[in-house]
Amino acid sequence: MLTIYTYPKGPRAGKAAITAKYAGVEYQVAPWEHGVTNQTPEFKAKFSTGMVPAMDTPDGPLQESNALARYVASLRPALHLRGTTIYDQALVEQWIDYSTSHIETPLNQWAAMYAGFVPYNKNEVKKQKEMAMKGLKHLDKHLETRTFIVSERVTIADIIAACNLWFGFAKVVVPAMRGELVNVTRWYTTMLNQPAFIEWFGEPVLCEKQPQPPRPAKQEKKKKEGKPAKAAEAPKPKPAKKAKHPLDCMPPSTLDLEEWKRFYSNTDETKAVAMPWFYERFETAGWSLFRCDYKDNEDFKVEFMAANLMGGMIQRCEAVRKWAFANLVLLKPADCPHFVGTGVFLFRGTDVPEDMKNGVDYESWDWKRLDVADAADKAFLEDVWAWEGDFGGLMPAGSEACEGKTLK
Ligand SMILES: N[C@@H](CCC(=O)N[C@@H](CS)C(=O)NCC(=O)O)C(=O)O
Repeated sequence: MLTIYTYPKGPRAGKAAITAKYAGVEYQVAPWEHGVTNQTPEFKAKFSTGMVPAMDTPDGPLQESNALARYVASLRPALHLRGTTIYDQALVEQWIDYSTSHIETPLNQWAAMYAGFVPYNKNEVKKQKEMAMKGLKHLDKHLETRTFIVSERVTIADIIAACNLWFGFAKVVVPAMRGELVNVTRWYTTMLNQPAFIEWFGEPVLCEKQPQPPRPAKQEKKKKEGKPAKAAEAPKPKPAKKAKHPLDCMPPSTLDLEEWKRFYSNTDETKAVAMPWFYERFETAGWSLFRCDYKDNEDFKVEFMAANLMGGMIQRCEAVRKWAFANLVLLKPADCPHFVGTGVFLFRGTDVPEDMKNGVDYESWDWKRLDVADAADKAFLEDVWAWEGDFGGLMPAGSEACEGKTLK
């Protein structure tokens, strides 16, 4: 049995633990008190750097997170988690090195300054951020035409790189930056939603708003003897409280969006089970439904490019995610030379939110209000959210969408 030494959910330890899940290798996590356990003479005798993660293996002690993941993957060679061909194996190593040196290192430095792990320094933030974004953009370009980093299946290049991104994407990579990293974000959220990742990290966490530098600890001012006391300064006016978003001021509704998102995600039977649940709670004073149709479908000639564009739109919906749920589907009608993109959004409020209207994608789609009391509208809504049906006559009955993207 492998024993991993780490603090809970350590992203670096995740490299070995998640690889173990993929490989079907058993492991346990040792009880841990960071800064104490790793300073004991017994620990240091085995693991000379005194750092975590570290791992006990039947072959001996092992350190360095990437080495731990490589070791675990090698225990099940038939699964090819380190790559199939010699060339693929080299590419796996190439991306492990790249994502560790050019992404993890600057990204963690940058995030650590906001987490208060290292002293905050404005110039240093700028420098590390620039380096991290450069590395991330390079990976983004690579992922433009790929689902996973090296081959059509997950390798430890994906597992390690995703763990390398974890701290930064939770702490400092805000939605606007993710908008510049559409392919990385798509791949990263795919990885984070895999059961092995959820088991280690829990539900995916993405940084939603600009973090603030930690406040410097208040220093006791030394009183100088003999100096007259300074006249009391007038109290500074308190900064105005940030106004609440209008959609957060709406009266409570029978439909709870987060509950719906969970129910939808955990229910395989969308039409038979999820939709009746939804209709029971949906009410038009608090919510609205809009169909959207892509305006330039003639550009949708290549499936993955169309799917990327739709995935990008979902990513860029970060600003409204708190008040919206949606599915976009890509269809391929038989007599049509291109794909067709359509979708249905649920919005808090009675209209498309301003944040959505101000977004870059809004103008690329035609928007039409849907009425659940209308049988055709209702059927369209159900087909789009189930990714299956005749989609308002665009497809023969019972057709499946080529691709579906969910905003949740
Ligand atoms: N390159 C090492 C870095 C390990 C590392 O920096 N570990 C940190 C925690 S994530 C640590 O144990 N630092 C020592 C300490 O904080 O006592 C790896 O990938 O495993």
